[in-house]
Amino acid sequence: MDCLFCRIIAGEIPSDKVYEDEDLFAFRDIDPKAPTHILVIPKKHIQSVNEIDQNNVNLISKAYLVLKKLALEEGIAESGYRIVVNTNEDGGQSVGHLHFHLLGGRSLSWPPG
Ligand code: DGP
Repeated sequence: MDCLFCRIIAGEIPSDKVYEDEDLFAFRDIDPKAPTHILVIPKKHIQSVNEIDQNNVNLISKAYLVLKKLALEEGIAESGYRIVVNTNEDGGQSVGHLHFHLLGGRSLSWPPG
C-alpha cells in the first residue's frame, strides 16, 4: 500500500482521528493552517475529484454531512468555516487520495494565493 492516507485509515500510520464510519475517516491535519484543520477522506481510494463518478458520488454527499457535523462539534458552524478540495498539481494537491479540508476558528482570507 503506497498511499499515505490509505495507510492512515489502516492504522499503519498514527493520526489524531476525530470520526470514522464504514465509508469515511476524519483526522486532524499534521500541519494545521487554522485552529480547526481536519481532513475528511473516503476509505475507498479515490485519487481526486477527477475520479468521482456515479459509482462513488454518494460518498461525497456523506462527506458533507460529516463535515457539517464536525463543524458543529468544533464550535465553528456559526462563526464560519471553509471546505477546500485541492485537485492535482495546480490545485495544490500533495496527497493523491481525495480529501476535504475543514478549516475554521479564525477569519480566513479570500481569494487564496
Ligand atoms: P493537500 O495539499 O490538499 O494534498 O493536503 C494534504 C494535507 O495532508 C496537508 O495539509 C498536510 C496533510 N498531511 C500530510 N501528511 C500527513 C500525515 O502523515 N498525517 C496527517 N495528519 N496529515 C498529513
